[in-house]
Amino acid sequence: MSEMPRLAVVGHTNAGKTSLLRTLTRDAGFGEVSERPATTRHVEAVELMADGEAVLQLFDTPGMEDALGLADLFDELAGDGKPDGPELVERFLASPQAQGRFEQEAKVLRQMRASDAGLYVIDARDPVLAKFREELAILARCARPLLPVLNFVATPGHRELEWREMLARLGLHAVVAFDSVAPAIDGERRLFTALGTLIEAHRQTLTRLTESRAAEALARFEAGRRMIAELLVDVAALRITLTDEALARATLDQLRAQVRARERSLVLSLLELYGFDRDQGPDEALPELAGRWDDDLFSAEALRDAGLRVGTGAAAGAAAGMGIDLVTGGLTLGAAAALGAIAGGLWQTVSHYGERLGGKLRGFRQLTVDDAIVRLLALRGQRLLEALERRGHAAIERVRLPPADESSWREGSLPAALAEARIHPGWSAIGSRFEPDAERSAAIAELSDAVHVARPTTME
Ligand SMILES: Nc1nc2c(ncn2[C@@H]2O[C@H](COP(=O)(O)OP(=O)(O)OP(=O)(O)O)[C@@H](O)[C@H]2O)c(=O)[nH]1
Ligand SMILES: [Mg+2]
Repeated sequence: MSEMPRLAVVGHTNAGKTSLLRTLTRDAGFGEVSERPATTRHVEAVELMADGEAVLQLFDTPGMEDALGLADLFDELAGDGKPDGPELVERFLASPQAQGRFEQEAKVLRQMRASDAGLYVIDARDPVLAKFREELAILARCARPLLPVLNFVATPGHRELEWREMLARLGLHAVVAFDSVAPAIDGERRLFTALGTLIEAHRQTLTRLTESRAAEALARFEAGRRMIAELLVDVAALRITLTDEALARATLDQLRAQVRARERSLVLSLLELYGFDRDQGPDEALPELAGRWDDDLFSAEALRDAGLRVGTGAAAGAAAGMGIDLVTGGLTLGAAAALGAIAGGLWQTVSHYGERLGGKLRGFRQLTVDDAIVRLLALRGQRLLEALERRGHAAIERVRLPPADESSWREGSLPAALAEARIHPGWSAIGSRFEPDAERSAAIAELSDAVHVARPTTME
């Protein structure tokens, strides 16, 4: 079997080489990334795995800074003879300048010679200048296939078309667009496929790597949907019995706190699943979202912003976010009926129903979380999952949520599995009587299918 392919990641300083590696390795801690040039000073290797086995070696390299100067030196070193590319590169590497003025460039070319191919990272916002053409000409002398990777293509004002045209003029027709901060869902597949055409000997390995990473990505996505479904079951199934009038308000607060904590734990689990740090999460440090993810979960405003309807007259009750569900020997009053009354006086409402039911009410006074809150939790979970699906590990800013899309969660009836959860308090992992069973698992599986997040791929 041939050795694993080696790929040098090269390019102009600050083009985003280290960032690309962060995204490909899904490791936000790889190397050092900064806005200032010449950040990476040494070659650093990292491996990509397929089914637990290292199959591809990538090398981060320092940025090239003075291609024009190096081109002059190459002319000088070539002299009257006509050395071919690799000969000339060897001459350069043996020259004193390779230890001095062009030390960084020497590291790049040495790594190119020691690799099967190079990924030439381009900041597609840059104008197409002569220095880049020189860089490409010098790299071409290493006699290794080069795949240009257009970075920053998700940034407005990029010059992807100009770059493609220039690259084509140089004979570089296989080019991929891959934004390390906001990569397309199928970006990796396109990158490795293009690479496979350039290094035929390793095509199978690259296909295997692509397939295994795509399977991992899908499994991750499914796990994310399941996590959201589980939260919905936990919240829908949650109920607390009111035992004492004096404790009504405190009980309500307790229920809200439990739901908020449950949402927070979903956020952290999703961040972890996707390999992001908890401090990159969309919470307190994101001013415009602060509250959305915490205190305001139960505000009428959060519901309205998400496009969720709250019945007229029930707005105050929705602000409390709790339905009252009175259970008496199998009789359940829907949450909506009592919703509007919560803010006015929780206990009076309970008593009111108690009177109307006469002797039937036998002290079962239970609080549950309203449907609107369950819908809001579903919508927010979906938006976070979507944001994580689209986020590269090169991203430095905190997670930004995409706008809420039209979704079945906003209107229409809720999935049947949630109605089931409502009558199974034991299904709530945050309730006091957690008793998971096979039906709960089935309900979670069913709800996972209702978690909709588009994973659009680039047009082929
Ligand atoms: N918006 C956006 N920013 C990016 C992207 N890729 C890199 N950056 C930013 O560009 C800057 C340079 O990124 P690096 O990854 O350090 O670039 P480099 O090519 O490794 O730089 P040197 O090691 O200095 O040669 C950093 O501020 C990154 O956060 C991208 O795709 N989109
Ligand atoms: Mg770098």
